[in-house]
Amino acid sequence: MAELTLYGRRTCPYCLRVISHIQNRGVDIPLCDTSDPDNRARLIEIGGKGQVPCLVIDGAPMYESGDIISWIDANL
Ligand SMILES: N[C@@H](CCC(=O)N[C@@H](CS)C(=O)NCC(=O)O)C(=O)O
Repeated sequence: MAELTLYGRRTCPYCLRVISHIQNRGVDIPLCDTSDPDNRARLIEIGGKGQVPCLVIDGAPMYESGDIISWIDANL
């Protein structure tokens, strides 16, 4: 099982789409809230930009909400 963290914030519609999909699928992926500047800085360290949502899969960033949803459907 891959180590997963979703970087995002609840004011972002793309994040809410991914969060809602995760809930509907009944999977458990921790949310790292980038409203906190420390978390946003960590995301930029990992992926080079602060765009959210970003699913970090075993340390590798995946940024696009559509790609994240497709990855969840294919892998979880
Ligand atoms: N095409 C992207 C759009 C994501 C997007 O525009 N996210 C906004 C927040 S709603 C963002 O991160 N903007 C840049 C930033 O805040 O640094 C997706 O579907 O995930």
